[in-house]
Formats: sequence, C-alpha cells, structure tokens
Amino acid sequence: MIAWLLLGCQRDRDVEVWRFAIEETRGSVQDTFAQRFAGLVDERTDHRVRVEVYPYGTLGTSDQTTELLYMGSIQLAMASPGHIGKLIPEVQAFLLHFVLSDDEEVNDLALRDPELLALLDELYATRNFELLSVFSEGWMVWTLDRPVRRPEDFAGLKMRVMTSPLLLAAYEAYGASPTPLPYSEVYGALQLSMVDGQVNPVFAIQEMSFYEVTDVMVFARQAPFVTTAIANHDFYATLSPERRAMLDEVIGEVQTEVLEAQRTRNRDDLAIIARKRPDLERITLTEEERAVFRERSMPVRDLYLAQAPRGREVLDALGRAVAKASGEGQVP
Ligand code: 6CS
Repeated sequence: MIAWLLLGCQRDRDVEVWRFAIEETRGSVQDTFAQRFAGLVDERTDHRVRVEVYPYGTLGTSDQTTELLYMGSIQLAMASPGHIGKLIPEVQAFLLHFVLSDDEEVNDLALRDPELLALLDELYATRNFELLSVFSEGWMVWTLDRPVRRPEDFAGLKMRVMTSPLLLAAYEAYGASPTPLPYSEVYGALQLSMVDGQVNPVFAIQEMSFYEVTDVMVFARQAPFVTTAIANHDFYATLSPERRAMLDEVIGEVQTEVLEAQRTRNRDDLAIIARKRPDLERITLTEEERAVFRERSMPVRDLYLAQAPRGREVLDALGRAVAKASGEGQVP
C-alpha cells in the first residue's frame, strides 16, 4: 500500500485522483464535509478529478495521515488541533477553554475571520501545509464515570485527551490525570477503566459508542471541537489557477453547509443516546459553575504562550474575531 501511496496524486488517463484522509468514520461530520467536497469537485471538473475519501483507520491515526500529507502521498486531510497542535503549537489556541464565545453562531463567524485565517495560513505554511478551512464540529462534551460540577470533582479522574501537549495542562488545571490516546483506543480504554472519562462532540459520542461505557454527560460549553481541513502545500501551489479557484470555491460552500449539518447531527445523536441509554445522567453547568471552571482554566493560557512562539498573535486575533463576530450577529 505504501508504494501505491508514494505515487502521490495519481493520474488515470484523464482522471486525476485526490486522496482525502479524514479523522473520523463514515457518516461522521468530517465525512459529510469530505463527501460533499468530492461530489462538488466531480461535478465542477466534469468528472476529471476524483476525490477518494479515506475514513479514520484506513490510513492510520491522525498523526500518520498528517505525515502522509506532509510527504505528498495524499493531497488533502482533516487535521484537528487536538493532534496537529504537536506540529503547530499556536493552533492549540482552539484547545483552550472559555476562549471562544458560548454562542455557536458567533464562533462559526469568528472562525472565518480573515485576519485570523491569514495568520493561521502562515503558520500552516511553515509545515508545508495549505490551510483550506477552519470549522466547528459542535461543543465538546465530557463523558465521565461520575458527576462533575466543580473542578474538584475532576480530582484524580483519568481523562482521555487527544495528543497535543496543551490538553494535558488543560485537564491538570482541574485536578484530573489526563492520558493522551489516539481516537481508535478510546472505547477500549473506557471499557477497561484505563480511563474514567473523555471529551468529544455528541455525534462522536454516539458514532463511537462512547455512551455505552459512560455514566454521565456534562455540558460545560468550555470549547467547541474545532478542526482544520488542509492540503499538501506543493500540491495546492502547483494546481492550475482555475483548479485552485474551483477548489477554494467548493471549500467555501462545503464549509457553510457542514455547520448546519453538524448542528442537526449533534441534536439527533443526543436523542439517539437518550433513547439507548435513558439511565445516562446529563448535567448542564450553570453560568456560576462555568465561571469557576473558567477561572481555573486561566493559567493554561500562560502555558500556551510558553509553548507557542506566535501564540500571543493568535490569541489576540482570536479575541478580536470573537468580539467582531459578537457585534455582527448571525452567520451569513
Ligand atoms: O477525539 C479524537 O481524537 C477525535 N475526535 C473527533 C470528533 N474527531 C477527530 C479526532 O481525532
């Protein structure tokens, strides 16, 4: 398979193949994005470009697909800050708690802010990646083996986190013992009580069956799950101007559609979980309870700034984007 992948962007007579690795399974939010992208590219190139979507696991973990993208063996990938933050520490700003708004529509708008995106573009380019899109897949929700309403309730709790280093600090700040694991190992770790909890959007809790091996879901609106769609920089740079314009246009359309799709998906999946596990306790933190977590999370920002050389610029740009989006209101 590796030799085949090394052929890179394959040309089969007149058909060019673009390989797109996602970090989630078929039917997921990322798959919705990638499949819609594939459909529109097929249509707009008159079937001359075929986008092949590789769901999570088929080409390895997130770290492995990022590596394949870097080498140019695949052309496109989803790269969530929770994993790619190891390579681009500044992108870990999206892992910080209570930095974005508690209003989803404000966040959706802020994540499209041109100033913020220009800065992120530069940072991704240092790793030979072209940033195509930044979008939210929905609120991160804690699934735990016990109720949590205060940071003290996290004491000693073994929390699975994605592999970016800042996530360790984020949960240590609450007194938890975080353990980084790839996505594929989370269910087994919960089942065997190697970890006591994890954090992901509702759709992921449903499709990965985490709800089967948890007792409590806690809605704190501490952060949305932000992801990035990226391309190999050389692949993108050598596209003809027409193809690049087509790709950019399609990404813009798909990004708008996926926001609606993720909201519907997260809402419907919560209903599925409620049906399958009526005994599962659901806790929504009050504003007062959220304020305590917010306060406790503040020192993590200093750690972020220490880990990310251009972190201050990103954090400031993010702050301005959220302020602007709050003033402007609805997503277009
Ligand atoms: O928790 C994770 O590792 C993964 N969660 C989601 C919703 N998408 C990709 C990511 O790798």
